[in-house]
Amino acid sequence: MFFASNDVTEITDGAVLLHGAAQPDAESLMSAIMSIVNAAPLRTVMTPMGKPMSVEMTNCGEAGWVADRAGYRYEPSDPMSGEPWPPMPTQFADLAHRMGQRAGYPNFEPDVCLINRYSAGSKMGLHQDRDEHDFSQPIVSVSLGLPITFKFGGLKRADRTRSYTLHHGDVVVFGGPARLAFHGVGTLRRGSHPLSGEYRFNLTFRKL
Ligand code: MD3
Ligand code: FE
Repeated sequence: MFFASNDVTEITDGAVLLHGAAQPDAESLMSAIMSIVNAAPLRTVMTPMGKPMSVEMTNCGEAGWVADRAGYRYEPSDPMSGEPWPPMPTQFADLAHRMGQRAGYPNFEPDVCLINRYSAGSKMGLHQDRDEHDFSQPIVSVSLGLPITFKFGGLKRADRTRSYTLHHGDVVVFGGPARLAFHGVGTLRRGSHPLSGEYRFNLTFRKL
């Protein structure tokens, strides 16, 4: 299936896929990611079960999502350094705001950007994002680099899922009745992308 860069796919009520919407920003997003990673390195996080996640993570903004034996939560400082997370670049906040607008959320001002890095073999099992307080605000997701299969389900874990390929520059906005839907991604296949090398990056912009 081919999509032009202004095409929109409605995944479900409240969830829209904006094909290629971040492509014009991709190079500057990647260089901003490199600066953030320099200050707050990507790291493997342990689930509360004591198993390492295959996706490496870091954050920018007024807090960051962390996982350890105590559970999942947002922390104002990077536990690796004790320092505040790097500030959210203006460019990140602007993009998230514009994408919120395009999807019907004119007031979206993210507090946090979680940065996920997938390498060959990384995956993310079906889960809900419910560590935030304000479920009236959407989550904006930006995909960069290698493509991956995204799985989108319903409000119950057992609900059937539908699959979508997320390509470089794709943006998905999840709000309203989709905000608490189960979702995950399949295993990243090895490959090479001119901007991101052997990786896929995903930015998720969140309001706490
Ligand atoms: C649907 N990330 O970081 S992005 C996550 O590709 C996460 O890295 C995946 O799930 C990734 O939590 C999927 C798409 C996404 C992000 C947040 C959502 C879908 C969502 C929140 C609610 C519903
Ligand atoms: Fe998620």
